[in-house]
Amino acid sequence: MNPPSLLPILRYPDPRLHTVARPVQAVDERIRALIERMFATMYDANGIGLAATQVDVHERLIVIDVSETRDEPLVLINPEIEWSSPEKRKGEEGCLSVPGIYDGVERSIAVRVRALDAQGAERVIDAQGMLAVCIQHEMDHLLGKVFVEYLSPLKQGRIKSKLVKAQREALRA
Ligand code: K2U
Ligand code: ZN
Repeated sequence: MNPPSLLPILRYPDPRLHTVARPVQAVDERIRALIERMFATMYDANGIGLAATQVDVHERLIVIDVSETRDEPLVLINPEIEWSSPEKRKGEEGCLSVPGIYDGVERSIAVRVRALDAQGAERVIDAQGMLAVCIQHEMDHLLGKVFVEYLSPLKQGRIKSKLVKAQREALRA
């Protein structure tokens, strides 16, 4: 059996990253095949999360694996945050769509999420720590939001021009 083929990851400031994803209509074989390709893409990129928006699929689907051993896959279909803690903490974030950029973002330290799994079964997840941060980061992607938008306009401008320049050079190479 061939490994699932990788999907290209959209790079900031690609406007498609600002698309608002729509709910998954049916948890079927199409979705399960997409989930496999998203996991392959995330692991290949050394990510701990990936939202469908980042691979230019605008449906509410997230894959996550925050384990050190890279063997605890978590699928969130049509996720809804039921509760997020008022306590927040600023943490260093990166993004597979914003390569080489890391900066502080404030997030709730705990969230309760209701979502469907890859079999279409409803699950409720109480997350803390890095998992809570990752879920909030990925759910932003489904709303067309990239973590750099929490930074100052000055920083956003510098990041945009840095990445546009890097992409121009990559095309020339
Ligand atoms: O691009 C993505 O959505 C994957 C993100 C997920 C993430 C970002 C910040 C904090 C938690 C999760 C990352 O690029 S995965 C790479 C990474 C790994 C560990 C810590 C920070 C970033
Ligand atoms: Zn991201």
